[in-house]
Amino acid sequence: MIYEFIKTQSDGAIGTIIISNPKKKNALCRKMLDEMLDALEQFKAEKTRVIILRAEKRTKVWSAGHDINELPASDDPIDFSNPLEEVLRAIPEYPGPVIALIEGGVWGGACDLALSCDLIIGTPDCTFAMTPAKLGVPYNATGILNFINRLGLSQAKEMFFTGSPIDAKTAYHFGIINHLIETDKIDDFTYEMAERISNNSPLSISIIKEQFRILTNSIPITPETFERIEYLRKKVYRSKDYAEGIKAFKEKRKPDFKGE
Ligand code: YXS
Repeated sequence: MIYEFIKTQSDGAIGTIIISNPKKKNALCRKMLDEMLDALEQFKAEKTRVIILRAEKRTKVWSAGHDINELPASDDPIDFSNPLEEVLRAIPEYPGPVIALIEGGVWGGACDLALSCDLIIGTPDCTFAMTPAKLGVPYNATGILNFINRLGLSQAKEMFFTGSPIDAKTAYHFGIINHLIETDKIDDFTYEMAERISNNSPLSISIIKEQFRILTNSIPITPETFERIEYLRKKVYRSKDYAEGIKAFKEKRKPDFKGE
């Protein structure tokens, strides 16, 4: 398939999706995300057993996160129907492991994208920054639960509250990346692991992966709790802080948040 913002490769058992939006530092625009969903469907139809999600080799920015120009003013920036949220659901639902091969910086919603993958393998120059608080975005319960599950409470809170990039060693210490591999070795390492996985039973792996997904998402909440979360999130994305965060990015200046 020919796409505008991704490239795909396949050797039958192992598929690759390459993020490619160089003009915007691989920002996750709506079209790219729709293309990712289409590529996942294609791979599923071809019974591709393992998928590797990466950017172009030796990139400095794996992805700058959600395309900020596409974030709605004073409306929920990441609601259930948001194309990024659709991809964040499609990856854990893909009936085979998705491995994120990370070089360079990972920002905002792209961190959630990487963490929605089953395994993450990073180079020494990879960094991860979780940026909602830098933009005045409330984030959402599924995303926050994803970070709690992957990093644990304290480390997830540090990433959300500081919004600062963490380096590869810290990401390895936090458990974000499974392996920290030298840049010139990461391709062989990742595809060799994918090969080993693809030689196991795809049926067993798909059911084991689905059990992981069900069990890590099984956090019962009451209707009142759900409504309270949505009420609190709306206060944020209807706030002057959210408007200021987006405006400051577009004007290439530091935001001046007032907490209103
Ligand atoms: O000025 P031009 O037209 O050349 O465009 C610039 C940037 O505006 C553009 N660009 C983006 N456009 C849309 N959405 C983005 N996320 C985005 N990031 C960058 O790309 C062109 C080159 O960017 P520039 O000059 O800043 O490159 P750089 O090498 O100096 O810096 C690279 C970055 C990644 C450090 C810098 O671009 C950056 O800080 N980008 C924003 C990272 C970020 O805050 N991402 C969060 C997006 S919002 C999101 O993911 C969620 C909603 S949440 O916030 O809740 O996590």
